[in-house]
Amino acid sequence: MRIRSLLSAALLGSASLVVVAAPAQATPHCSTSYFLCVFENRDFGGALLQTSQSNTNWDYLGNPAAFRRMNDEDSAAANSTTRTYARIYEHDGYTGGSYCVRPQQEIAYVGDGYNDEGSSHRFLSAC
Ligand SMILES: [Ca+2]
Ligand SMILES: [Ca+2]
Repeated sequence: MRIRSLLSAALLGSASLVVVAAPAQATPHCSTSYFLCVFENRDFGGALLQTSQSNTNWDYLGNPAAFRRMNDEDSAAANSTTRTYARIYEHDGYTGGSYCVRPQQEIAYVGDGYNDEGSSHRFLSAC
């Protein structure tokens, strides 16, 4: 009994701490200045692509260097928006296999099936 009440007190203490703590940013790896962040390495490492517009061909010569750098290199992604979905596609023109990054979602590793495949992305109202 005594241990149980001590445990309860400890749990209540932790709960109070959570309330007092500053609210965590929902997507700590992607600035709210951009809709979508794509990372070269898993766990949000390496080169970074930050974007708020759809792009039909990351490897297009006219793109900013960050897009061309990320072509077939994406391994992690984060969506800082609250209501816009992002879909990243294996090929240009929004074709091939794809994965969705939901609002406020952070994906530390896109998975073996999609790793280093991304070549275009677009923003959608749903995935
Ligand atoms: Ca990669
Ligand atoms: Ca590709």
